[in-house]
Amino acid sequence: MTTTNRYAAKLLKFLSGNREGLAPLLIVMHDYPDPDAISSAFALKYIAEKAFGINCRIVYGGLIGRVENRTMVRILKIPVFKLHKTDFKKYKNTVLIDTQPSFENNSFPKKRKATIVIDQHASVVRPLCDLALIDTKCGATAVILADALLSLNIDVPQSVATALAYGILTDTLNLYRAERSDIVKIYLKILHYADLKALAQIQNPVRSRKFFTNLSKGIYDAVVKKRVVVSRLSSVENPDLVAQVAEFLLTYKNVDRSICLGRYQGRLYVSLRISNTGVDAGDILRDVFEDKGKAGGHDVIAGGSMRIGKNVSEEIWLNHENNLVRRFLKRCRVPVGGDPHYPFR
Ligand SMILES: [Mn+2]
Repeated sequence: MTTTNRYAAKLLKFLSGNREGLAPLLIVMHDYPDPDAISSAFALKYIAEKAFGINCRIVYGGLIGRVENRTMVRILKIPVFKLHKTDFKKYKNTVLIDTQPSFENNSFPKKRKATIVIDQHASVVRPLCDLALIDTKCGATAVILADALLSLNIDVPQSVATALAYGILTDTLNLYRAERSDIVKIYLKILHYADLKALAQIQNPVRSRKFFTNLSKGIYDAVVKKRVVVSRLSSVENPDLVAQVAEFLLTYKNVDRSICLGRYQGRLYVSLRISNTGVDAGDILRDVFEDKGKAGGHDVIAGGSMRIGKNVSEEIWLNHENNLVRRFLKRCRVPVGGDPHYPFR
């Protein structure tokens, strides 16, 4: 039995042993859920309902930002809902998926005990729950759910399989981060049931004009110092764009660190992406934030946000942005002063 099978088997055993007590089940994703979280939640809902008769509702606290993710939810008809403030009162049983109770990226009440936690990220503190399934080597949480689904003797719906395939692809960077052979095996098995046309549509979505004006501003104003690129987007229509631009600019041949800043609903969002340079992006961003907001991440990816205020002047925004960029450059040992170099003007 492979490692993933053990996590999948534990999940199925728990669901089957608690069918009456678990219904209805609230599945909680991140506030800005990514394809791994969305597909894992979708598969868990299907498994719980179809195999064990446990009704589920999938919720998230923030917003589904990336157009790929919105396209995925729309064309695969994934029933996800914005968290309602009474949900945590209404639902006794909760699953946190691709996140954990102590993490800052979800709206789960901090002192509450969850029923199940299924995740791939290393725990900071031991999750408070009845069943913790944390596999830090599985590449994507969707791998655990795909494994559970494939090991049951039930239909594998095309929509669920397509979602899981996309979730695995995005979180493993097209399987580049699939460290175990069983991850690729599970991916290929689930891909067999997927709708490849729908998958291509999700990967190449139709984008709004606002996306391109935001993107062009990010590129035009990007500054390069040594091997660091800094870009600022001002106001964005969703915070995921900040991560997307940071990722995109990291592909510029002269850099190995990319940081992007954007403003959304009174908060300053920051994303950091680095090529493998032996430093930890999460450590860097946490240092840069000091205690001014919340930031987290791991080896090559980090993100965070801090509250600035809803009706503050441009000057205050700029002050916060400048301070943050200065702390970041210092932390990377890049000289702060001097004339800025705009490579894309
Ligand atoms: Mn994940």
